[in-house]
Amino acid sequence: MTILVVSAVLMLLTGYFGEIRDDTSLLSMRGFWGTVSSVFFVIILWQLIQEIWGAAQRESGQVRILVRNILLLTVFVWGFYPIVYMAPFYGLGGANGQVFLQVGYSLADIIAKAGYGLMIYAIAREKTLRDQGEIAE
Ligand SMILES: *C/C=C(C)/C=C/C=C(C)/C=C/C1=C(C)CCCC1(C)C
Repeated sequence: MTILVVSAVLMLLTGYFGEIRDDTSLLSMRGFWGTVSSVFFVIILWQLIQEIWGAAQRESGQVRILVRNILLLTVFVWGFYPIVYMAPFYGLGGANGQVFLQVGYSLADIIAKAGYGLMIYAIAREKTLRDQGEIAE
């Protein structure tokens, strides 16, 4: 938890230093801070992959599949943020670039948060049904 919290704060803080820049080249301060931020991002992903995969192995049946799916959702949706961040590097600058960034981050937020909530609900429901003996282990 400590590794995750510290890394998340540093990922967002250093990413913010780059996000407030209008640079359009990877070889710029936006590129530099984005790269620093990505180092913490990789630490987070590595930690999450190990922990969630481990949790999936301790489960069985449908719950194991759901926990693996939530890991996939995390890796793919979180991976969307740095791709959106890089928009100015592939020519999406100015006003259009700003709109792209806002729409991109908002879509990722909706999937990451609402999607995640639904997945957690599905896992909790499955485990509860199993505990109540409604379905087999
Ligand atoms: C609900 C919000 C979530 C899940 C936000 C996740 C945000 C990221 C994974 C952001 C990552 C970034 C980088 C890896 C590099 C560039 C800067 C960021 C902050 C966009």
